[in-house]
Amino acid sequence: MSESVPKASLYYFPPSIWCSAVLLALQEKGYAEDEVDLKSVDLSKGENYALAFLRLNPKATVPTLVVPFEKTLSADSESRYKALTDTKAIIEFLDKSRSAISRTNTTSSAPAPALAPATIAFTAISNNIIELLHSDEGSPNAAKWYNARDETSLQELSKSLGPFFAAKRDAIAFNIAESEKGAVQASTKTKKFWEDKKAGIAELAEVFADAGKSESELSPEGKSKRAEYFKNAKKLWETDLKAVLTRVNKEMLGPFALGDQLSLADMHLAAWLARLVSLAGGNVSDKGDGAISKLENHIGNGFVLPKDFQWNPPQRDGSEVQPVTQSKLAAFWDAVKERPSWKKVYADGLH
Ligand SMILES: N[C@@H](CCC(=O)N[C@@H](CS)C(=O)NCC(=O)O)C(=O)O
Ligand SMILES: *[C@@H]1O[C@H](CO)[C@@H](O)[C@H](O)[C@H]1NC(C)=O
Ligand SMILES: *[C@@H]1O[C@H](CO)[C@@H](O)[C@H](O)[C@H]1NC(C)=O
Repeated sequence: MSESVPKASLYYFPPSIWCSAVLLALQEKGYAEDEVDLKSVDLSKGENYALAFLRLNPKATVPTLVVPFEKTLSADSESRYKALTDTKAIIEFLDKSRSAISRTNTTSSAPAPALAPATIAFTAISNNIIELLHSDEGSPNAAKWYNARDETSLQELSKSLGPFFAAKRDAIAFNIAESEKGAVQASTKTKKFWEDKKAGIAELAEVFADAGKSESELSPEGKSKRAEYFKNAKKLWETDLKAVLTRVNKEMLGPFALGDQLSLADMHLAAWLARLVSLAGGNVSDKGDGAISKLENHIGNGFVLPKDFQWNPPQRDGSEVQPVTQSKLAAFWDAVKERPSWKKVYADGLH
């Protein structure tokens, strides 16, 4: 590739769940390391709220893929580049940009697989699943923030999330202060965005900061914030995520979302499930049944997914093929964790 060809830049943060979905797609499609510029945006330092990043993506989220436009004569960079700010759009773009005539450049030089569903019916299932995984009810980020339903787990969770939320809140406050001093020029819209984000983040930051206090040591306000936190956590895990897991398990065909062949929805599902299993105390060594049973137990109240999928899982050791019956999500876990893309993205553990 010559130096003059403009490259796409992926703004990402390695522990971020939706960035992992994009990284899986880059691997599956066989993008070489030198084909996309990876640019780190440290969410734990609130770097996504800096003005320079907000100019690329006013929603302040990663992944963000900045792609050069080929068909333009304009010299101004605003119109020569386009930012894709949504995981679904980014993965679709990466899929289309590398056809079967493009060679993969990762683990083999086989043709790049097409991840887009081949039929209207498959597209509908795929979109349903992706929508469920990105819904508020299925939010893997909320799942992480609200992964405590009693005081002991809240104390434990606050050790990592307390500093994380405090740093984010302080980074936004710094941006607001800079703009008030006139050191940077932020629009009214951006200032409002900062204020709204800061308020939401500060709320959680306070709950985590107070996590070490016993109920009786809390101010009346602190008490009601903690109660609100537990109420949200309970609803998210015991009602919303439970419903999303049940629906995804029902909609998917197994072992992958659309059956035997890997597709777009699997990039989202693999990252989403890895996050939930990790929050439930699972790790990369867990097999499908074990990973899903940890997740079911974590949801609690006797929740189990139907074990109605029979298949022949991949055999690594050359042993005889034994058909197994399990939930589709357990079959998915067994199938996806064998892939080099998954092993690479989760080489340092689930996140
Ligand atoms: N709808 C967006 C959501 C992306 C998203 O939620 N990204 C998270 C990281 S996984 C983020 O950037 N959060 C900003 C923050 O935590 O400050 C997408 O699908 O790309
Ligand atoms: C991938 O591309 C690099 C050059 O960018 C080349 O050196 C390498 O051999 C390629 N690998 C495969 C597996 O095709
Ligand atoms: C994964 O968890 C199991 C317990 O469920 C533990 O025995 C094992 O050592 C863990 N493996 C890794 C790689 O952390």
